[in-house]
Amino acid sequence: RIPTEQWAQVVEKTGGPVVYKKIPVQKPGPDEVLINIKYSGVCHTDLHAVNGDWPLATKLPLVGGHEGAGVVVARGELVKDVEIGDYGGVKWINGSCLNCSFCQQSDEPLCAQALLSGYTVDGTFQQYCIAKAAHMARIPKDCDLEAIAPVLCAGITVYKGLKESGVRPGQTVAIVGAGGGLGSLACQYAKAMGLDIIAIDGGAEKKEMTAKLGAGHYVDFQTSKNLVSDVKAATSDGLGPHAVILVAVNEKPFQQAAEYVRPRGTVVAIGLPAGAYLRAPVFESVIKMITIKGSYVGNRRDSAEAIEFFRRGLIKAPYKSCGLSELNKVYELMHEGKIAGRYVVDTSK
Ligand code: 8ID
Ligand code: ZN
Repeated sequence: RIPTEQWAQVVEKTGGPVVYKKIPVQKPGPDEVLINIKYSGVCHTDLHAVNGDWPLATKLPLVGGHEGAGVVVARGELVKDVEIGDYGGVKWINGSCLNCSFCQQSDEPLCAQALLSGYTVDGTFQQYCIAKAAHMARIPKDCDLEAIAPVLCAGITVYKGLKESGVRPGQTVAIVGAGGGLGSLACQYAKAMGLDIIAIDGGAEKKEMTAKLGAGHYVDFQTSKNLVSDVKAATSDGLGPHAVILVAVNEKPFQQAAEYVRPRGTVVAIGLPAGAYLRAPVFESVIKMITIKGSYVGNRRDSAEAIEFFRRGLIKAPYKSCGLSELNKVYELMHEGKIAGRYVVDTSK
């Protein structure tokens, strides 16, 4: 029943394009599962991988993708807690050693041996994908596989980032890049957490979308004459948001957030624009007692919690659908910043 060949999108050389072609189906190792990927979200990370613009090399040739939702079709002999037919998700952290000091303390993303789906191991832009069983996301049977796909990276990552910010119900969060993939999910998680949301992005389409997703305020970075004062003015007392979630793919906001975050507030860097630096004025950072930190995907528990928010119906983020064969088109739109929300590819087309 499992075919020997399958359709995949393959990065043959850094810089792209991706090539739609048939490749062999792999067999799972003893601690692995084989998942028939039905849908995969397309994350900006996948485009960074094609372009090779991060200081970390990808495998080549590479099958990208790390927001894959599907059905378990085979398992290795050591896998006891996953059944054939279960719904499974492939996330960015494909596997980790489970034994280093980070893994022992549930910081699996920090494991030096971590396998990265669609980067250091083949990912979800294929019909059959391997995952370490310990890290496979458990997807309940009542979840829609297409709608849940973006939760497997974007959702987990922003859910974790919001927790890392320490923001509490009733407080205000600024989401920078709110109209993109991570940003649209961040609006929904922030709304579910009872936060007041300032969405920051560009253009009318993203303004309208973020308002529907729960943002009470919108600051347009393309037209604002003074972004720092506009963001502060969006808070009731004019002192700025308690937390800033940076999910833009652009250096500028990483050098602005410290100026509008509230005293005692936290700036969380999540987006990974190539070659960029964080910057903050020392004087203001000190006398405002601000915190600036990074946040990187989530551990297995964060993943299960982010999925549970979705299962409970709290997360309804918009996505556009197309076939896996059309991935190059999605990358072009993403490069131009023209995607409001997420694209999800159907691996059968
Ligand atoms: O674990 C992590 N830290 C993690 C996990 C997943 C993804 C990090 N990422 C990284 C990706 O690699 C990428 O660098 O987060 C970044 C955002 O990924 P995405 O949400 O998949 O990208 P997108 O859909 O293209 O959205 C980016 C948004 O930023 C806006 C764009 O308009 C778009 O809506 N934006 C830009 I570009 N410049 C902006 C600016 N100056 C801006 N919004 C506000 N101000
Ligand atoms: Zn991602």
